[in-house]
Amino acid sequence: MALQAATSFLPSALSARKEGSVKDSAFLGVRLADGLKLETSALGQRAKTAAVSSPSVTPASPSGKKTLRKGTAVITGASSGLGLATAKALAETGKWHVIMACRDFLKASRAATAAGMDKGSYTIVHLDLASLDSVRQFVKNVRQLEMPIDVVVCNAAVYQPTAKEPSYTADGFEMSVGVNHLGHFLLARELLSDLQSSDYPSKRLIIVGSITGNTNTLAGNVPPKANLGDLRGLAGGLNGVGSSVMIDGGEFDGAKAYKDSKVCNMLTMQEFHRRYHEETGVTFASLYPGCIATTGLFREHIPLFRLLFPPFQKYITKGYVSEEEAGKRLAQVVSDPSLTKSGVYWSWNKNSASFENQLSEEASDADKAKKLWEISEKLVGLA
Ligand code: LMG
Ligand code: NDP
Ligand code: PMR
Repeated sequence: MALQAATSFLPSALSARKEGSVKDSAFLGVRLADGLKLETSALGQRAKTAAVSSPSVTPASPSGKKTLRKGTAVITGASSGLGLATAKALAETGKWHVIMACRDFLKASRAATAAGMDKGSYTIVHLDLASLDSVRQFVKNVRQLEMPIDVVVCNAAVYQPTAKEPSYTADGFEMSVGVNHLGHFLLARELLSDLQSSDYPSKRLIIVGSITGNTNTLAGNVPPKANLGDLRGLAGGLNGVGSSVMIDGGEFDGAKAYKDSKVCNMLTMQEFHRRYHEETGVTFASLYPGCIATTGLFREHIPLFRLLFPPFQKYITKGYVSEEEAGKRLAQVVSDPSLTKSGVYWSWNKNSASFENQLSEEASDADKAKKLWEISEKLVGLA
């Protein structure tokens, strides 16, 4: 029974890869068993967590002190970089259980182990944001865990600065906007009701934004600049068939598509705030955690860039931040009692103190946010 449930969390990539070479299958045979073992223990943990999941404040401690139950945070793209560092930072407090929503189950499980995360502090659930079906399946699977969902962090992203031609998600959207914005848009919309029904004192939906999408900064003025235009390409479905693959209707540019997707992330957070903050009490926020120049985000950039970018950010712009420090920053946005304000975009100064930052004119345009919301909900099948 537990095993049967566990297999439903296995990545679809696994079943596809089972048809690979003999060597491949043998390799998978070992890893698959590992995956099952891990998920089984994770399911055991689920029962434990479910048992203490309600109410949010447990009064029965021997000292008579009221203790907050463990919070549960879903983090997309927790298999590397910022997502992994945040998962680790939260898990280490002992106050959070992390649901690592990842497209590559084995990579995620290895990453969590290598990061030294306690096995009982996380559950890996498969999520491929490049497929709306996978997003819907993820929502079903995560509900089956019967854990409350107290915080959702939309962190995963792809960046394709060197791609000459666009690539597409399973639903035919240009990849960067499809994964970074549309996949997360559907996920966040679906999980809003779960957040709303959580009894945790501070429920939050966090979306990772970036300075490079904000044209009111130097970094946001490095070409190509973000610009959603009148959203004509998005309205056409971003599919390259009878419509542009770029939101503004222009020619494909992978770096611009990424920056545009970050503008969408920041606009989405604000539109959530306007539509749902009062009604649900959920805090909606975005952030720029600093330039984490060493993460996998730059995996498709040319080797020279990957070599020079970290020292450039460390010694010239001074915008560099380590994965560990950035993880602490995002963990703060997830859990710090002082960061409950909704509708804001957080940044940090050199002493690592958080402050509410100003978004660019486009990234704070309420009409654009509304239009983006309405087009996006049609594209993901919600309207
Ligand atoms: C586009 O190019 C790409 O076409 C696209 O594919 C995508 O990648 C997109 O935004 C992403 O970028 C844009 C970019 C390419 O072009 C520009 O930005 C135009 C300006 C180009 C200028 C390049 C000169 C680089 C040298 C600058 C060094 C100093 C600048 C100082 C500025 C600060 C002033 C206070 O640009 C690049 O690819 C540049 C690569 C960025 C890395 C720059 C590395 C600089 C070298 C620094 C060495 C660091 C060593 C530090 C050690 C210090 C020890 C004390
Ligand atoms: P990484 O590449 O290290 O992490 C990205 C994560 O997203 C990985 O776990 C990756 O999975 C996952 N991911 C990619 N595609 C999908 C998909 N289709 N479905 C599910 N997960 C997916 O980059 P960062 O840690 O740097 O990026 C994290 C966030 O931080 C992004 O939102 C990025 O825009 C933002 N950011 C980063 C900055 C930086 O300087 N690095 C600066 C500002 C913002 P896998 O491990 O399987 O590849
Ligand atoms: Mg940038 C002045 C400060 C600053 C900061 C904080 C960043 C962050 N960058 C700055 C300046 C510059 N960058 C300057 C002056 C240049 C020209 C040399 C420059 C170039 C540059 C490139 C080519 N920067 C880049 C790239 C990328 O490919 C990265 C990118 O745009 O990804 C979308 C990037 C970034 N610079 C940043 C940050 C945070 C990034 C990457 C990550 C992101 O936005 O998510």
